[in-house]
Amino acid sequence: MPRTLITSAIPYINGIKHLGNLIGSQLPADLYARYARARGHEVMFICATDEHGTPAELAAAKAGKPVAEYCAEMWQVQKDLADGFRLSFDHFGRSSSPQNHRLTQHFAGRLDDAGLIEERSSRQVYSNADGRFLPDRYVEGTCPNCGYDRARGDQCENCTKQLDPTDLIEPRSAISGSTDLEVRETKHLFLLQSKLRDRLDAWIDGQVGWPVLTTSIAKKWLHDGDGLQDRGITRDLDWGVPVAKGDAPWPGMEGKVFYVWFDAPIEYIAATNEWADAEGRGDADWRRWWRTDEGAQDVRYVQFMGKDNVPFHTLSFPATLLGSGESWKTVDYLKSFNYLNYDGGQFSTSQGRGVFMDQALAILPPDYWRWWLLSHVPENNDTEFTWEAFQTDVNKDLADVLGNFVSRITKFCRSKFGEAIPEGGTPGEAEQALGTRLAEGLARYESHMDGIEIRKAATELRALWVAGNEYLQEAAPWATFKTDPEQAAMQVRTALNLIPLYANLSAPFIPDAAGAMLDAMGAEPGWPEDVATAMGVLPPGHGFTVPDVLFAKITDEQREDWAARFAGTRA
Ligand code: B3M
Ligand code: ZN
Repeated sequence: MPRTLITSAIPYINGIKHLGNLIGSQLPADLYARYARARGHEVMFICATDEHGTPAELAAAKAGKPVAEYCAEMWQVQKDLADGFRLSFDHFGRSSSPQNHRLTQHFAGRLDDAGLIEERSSRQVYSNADGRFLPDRYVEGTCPNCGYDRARGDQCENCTKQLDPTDLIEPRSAISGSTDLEVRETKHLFLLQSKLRDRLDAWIDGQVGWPVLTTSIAKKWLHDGDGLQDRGITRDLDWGVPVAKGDAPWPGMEGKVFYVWFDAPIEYIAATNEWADAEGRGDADWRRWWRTDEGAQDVRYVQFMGKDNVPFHTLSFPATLLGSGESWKTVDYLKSFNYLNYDGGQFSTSQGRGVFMDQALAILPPDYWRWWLLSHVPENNDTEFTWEAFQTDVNKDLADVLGNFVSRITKFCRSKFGEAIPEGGTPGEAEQALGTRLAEGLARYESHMDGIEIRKAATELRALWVAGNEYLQEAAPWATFKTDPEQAAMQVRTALNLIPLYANLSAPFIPDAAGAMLDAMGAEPGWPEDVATAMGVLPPGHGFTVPDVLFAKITDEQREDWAARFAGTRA
C-alpha cells in the first residue's frame, strides 16, 4: 500500500481565516488527501494552529485574555470551521503542544551539537514599565519621515518607510503606552544557515518535477537573495517554546523563547506525535511517517502552502531537518499557490475584507464553496473571487449539470418504472460511445489528480458530468418510452449507474453531495476499477430513492444581498 504524508501550512491562531487562506493550503490539501485515500493510499493528513509569536500575543491582549486561554478558544473555533468545510485532517494539532515544545528543543540541541548555532549580541528596546524587551512592532511612535504618530518600530503604515525602533520620535510601548524605554544589549541564538547552503542547494537540485513556482522561489532566495543569511531563532517573548537544549537548560537564554517560524514547521512532526498520543499509540506509530530509518523511507511527503511560505519550507525547515544530522523525512513534492483576490481588491484579515470561513458557512453549505474555490484555485496566477462568477459557475456546474442530471433521471425512473433499477433492453452504440468517452475522461482526471493539477482535474470532472447529460439528452428515454419501453429501461439503467460513478469521482471535491448521491442509490463508496464495471454496478431490481435537491440555485437576490453584506469590512 503506498503511503502518503500530507501537510497543510498551519494557520495563525489570531482570528478566523478568510477564503483566500482556505484555498491557499488547507482545502487543496484536503482534496488531495481524500483522493489519495480513495486510491488506496495509507494517508496521514496533518494540520494545526500556529500559536506563537507576536500576532498571537497581540490578539490575546486585544481580546483581553491570557494568551494560553485565547489560543485554546481560537483552536476550537478553527477546528469547528475546519469540520464545517469537511477538512479531513487525521489530526489538527496545536504548535503550543508539549510534543512541539519537546521536539523544538530537541532540534535546537541537535543543531547546536552540529556546530550550527551561535550566540550573538544585539541591541534591542527594553521597556522598564513592562519589564520586558519589545519586539520591533511593539514599539510605536512618530514616523521621522511623514510625522504619522502611530508608526510601528518595523515600518510606518502611513508612508510605508521601513524603520528601526530607534528611528521613532517619542517612542512608546505598544503594550502599556509607557515611554520609559531604553536600549539594552541582549543575546540571541543564530542558526548558521550559511553553512548549510551547499547541502540545501544539492537537496533542491535533487527534487525532480517540482512546480516552477516552488523551485523558482527557493532558488531565488538561495542564490540572489539574503534568504540564507544566518537567522536569529530566539525572541524575547513570554509566549512560545522556552529556549532549551534538548532536556537541558541553555545558560544565558533564560526567559527567551524560540522564534515562531522555527517551531511552526516542526509542529507538522509534533502534530503527528499528538495524533499517536491521542489515539493511545506508541512513538513508533508516528515515527514511521517521519524517520527514514524507522519506516518513512517509503513515504511520499507532499506539502501545501501559499507562495509566501515557500522560503520557510524550502530553506529554513530543511535546514533544521538536514542540520540535525538525523534521518528526518524531507518534503518530496511541494505544491504552492498564488493569491485569491476578492472583488477588485485583496482579502485582508487586518482590514476584515472579504468572506471569512464562518460567514461562508452561514450562507451556503460547504460543497458550494469547495467546488468554486477548488475549480478556481490560484495555481498559475492570482485569481479573483467575484459574486457574479460564483453565482454563474455554481449554478451552471453544480445545479444545471450535476444536480439536474441526478434529479431528472431518478424522477423519470420513479414515474415510469418505480424506485428500482429497471431491467430489459440491450446497450448499443450510444452506450458504447458513452463508455469510451467516460473511460478516456477518467484517465485524464486521474492523471491530473495524481499530478495535483487541480484546475485541470476540475475541468475533467465537469466534462464527465457533461457527458452524462449529453447522453441523456440524446437518448431521451422520455421519448423512447412511448415506442420502446425496453430500450428506455436500458437507457434509464445506464444513466442511473452514472450516479454512483459520479459520486465516487466527485467525492474529493464535494463530499457531502457525493455522500447523498451514494445514499440515494444505495451504493458503496469506492474508486471505480474501470468504467465498464462501474456502469453495471447497480443491477436491475436494485432499489433507490430520489434524493433531495442536491444544489439549489443561487438567486440574483441572494447574490446582491451577499455582495452588499460583504462589501465592507468585518467588525
Ligand atoms: N502560519 C503563515 C500562514 O498561515 C504560517 C504558516 C506556517 S506553516 C509551518 O500563512
Ligand atoms: Zn511615515
